[in-house]
Amino acid sequence: RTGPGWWRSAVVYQVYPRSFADGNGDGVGDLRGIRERLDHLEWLGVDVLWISPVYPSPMADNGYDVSDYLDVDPTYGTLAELDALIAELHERGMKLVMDLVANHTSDEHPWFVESSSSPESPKRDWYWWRDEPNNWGSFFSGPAWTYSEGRAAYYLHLFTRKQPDLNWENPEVRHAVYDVLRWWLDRGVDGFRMDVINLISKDPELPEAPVMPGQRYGNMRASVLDGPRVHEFLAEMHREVFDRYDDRDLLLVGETGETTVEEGRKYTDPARRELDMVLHYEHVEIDHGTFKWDVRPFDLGRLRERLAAWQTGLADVGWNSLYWDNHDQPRVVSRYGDDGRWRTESAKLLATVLHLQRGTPFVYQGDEIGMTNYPFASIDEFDDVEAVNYYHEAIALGMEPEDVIRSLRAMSRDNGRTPMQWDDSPNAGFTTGRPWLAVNPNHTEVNVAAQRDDPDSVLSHYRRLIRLRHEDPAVVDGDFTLLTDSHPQVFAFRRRHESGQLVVLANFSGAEADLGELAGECRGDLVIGSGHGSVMAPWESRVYRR
Ligand code: ISL
Repeated sequence: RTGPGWWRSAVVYQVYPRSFADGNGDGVGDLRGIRERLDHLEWLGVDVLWISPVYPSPMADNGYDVSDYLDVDPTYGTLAELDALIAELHERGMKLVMDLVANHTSDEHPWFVESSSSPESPKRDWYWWRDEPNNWGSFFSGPAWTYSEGRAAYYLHLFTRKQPDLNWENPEVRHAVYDVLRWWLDRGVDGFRMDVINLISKDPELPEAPVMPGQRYGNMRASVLDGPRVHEFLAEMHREVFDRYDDRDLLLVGETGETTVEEGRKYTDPARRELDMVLHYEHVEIDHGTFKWDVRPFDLGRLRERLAAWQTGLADVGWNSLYWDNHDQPRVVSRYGDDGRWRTESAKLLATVLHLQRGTPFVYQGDEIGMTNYPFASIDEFDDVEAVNYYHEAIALGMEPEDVIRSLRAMSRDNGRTPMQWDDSPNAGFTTGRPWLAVNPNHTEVNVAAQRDDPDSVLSHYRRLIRLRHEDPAVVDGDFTLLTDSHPQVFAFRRRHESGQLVVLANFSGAEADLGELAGECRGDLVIGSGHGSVMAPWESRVYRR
């Protein structure tokens, strides 16, 4: 896959290094572990590997708090091992995308240490300092401001207090980030997944924010999401960095939580030269109420409507990314599928529906075997700072512990962070040591080894879908039409292309589904699935080509 737009026919695989494979037996995944598992990725057929941060970090947020952008944390290995990973991937025809976490640094990064040392520091304006905090709350509970003794002032942190926000208004900050990007590109990496990149431009007034009922702090979203200068900053980054690497096939992906279709078009319009694609959140918030801990039942109509809006919204300009899971999401089979009786069927259905839309699919480690949420029962089992902070805040606000645990069990990010399940051995083949986060007890059944040679497994299904994208131009370039916006159980769409068309039918329920008027679509070669007729079995999915 080379040349302009090469990523349209590619599939990205995300590795969360802590939880993928442990090469040295200390219970934490590492670069050696990733290198030992490259055969799996090559067999699966993925084109790009994106690894979550492996930079030196105090690990307040598992590496999304970077204290040195130009090195590797000893937990994960060395720079030499990263160089080896890049070389090995390139030998296999795969690319490496790094995580760029540049909305904030760690409070232990030398930039922040210097900025907080005194009001006269040459880096005094590298972060957001105020004598008095405003009322903003952080995304991870508590206030978005923390007092610094050295500066005798408060600094802004949209995430934990150990993640101070960089001040992108300051051109020195922007150019320091561009230097980091060039440094990695010169080392051979093939692109970046840019963490919360739509938060980098704040309303410089930092106005007070509305406080929602039952909340303690103001909701700052309107002042920080897709802010006034975000597109200007990204275009500048492109000019200053990526334009100089025009001879390389790079991939630029922005993580843009809570962004809209209209903004998504701007970020990904090739003429604007900002990003290739963005990871938006609209389809992974279907089961959220006013906030994510307010868990609602899955609603097919809402999912269908949101996905179709992105498909049609980015049809003429821009490009979609397609994902269900990542290290911030509970497992999709447990959310939108059925992780009990119909685990295999619903995992396959979810894969089919995702991979056959127009866009670049992102497979998160474990998706390919249908990994599920973890049966968390007590607060002691959680590791994630977001979950732990929320628990304490909710209890302080008077909520019942059982209710809080119920929300966490459904929505905690730790669900997506339990170790990768390679085989049925005691630690699932993840580590010979004691795993940093518990292995899901269902690894005895749900694992790579058990599925590898089974043509009906979830794993074989993913491999088939990836191959289909590589071989069938309708998967890459066909246009998208939703075939029903009202069927209570079925998600159906068509991908039309000059080479022919694909029709995808998926029964999102544990009951049989009568296709009704859609039965007329059951024509052509069945390229995915095995069913037939006008009634679909529970969680059945089919793809016809004609
Ligand atoms: O509520 C949110 C914003 O709408 C959060 O979900 C937030 O956008 C999300 O957590 C962003 O995730 C990324 O940045 C975080 C890090 O903890 C996540 O792991 C990362 O993927 C801070 O760097």
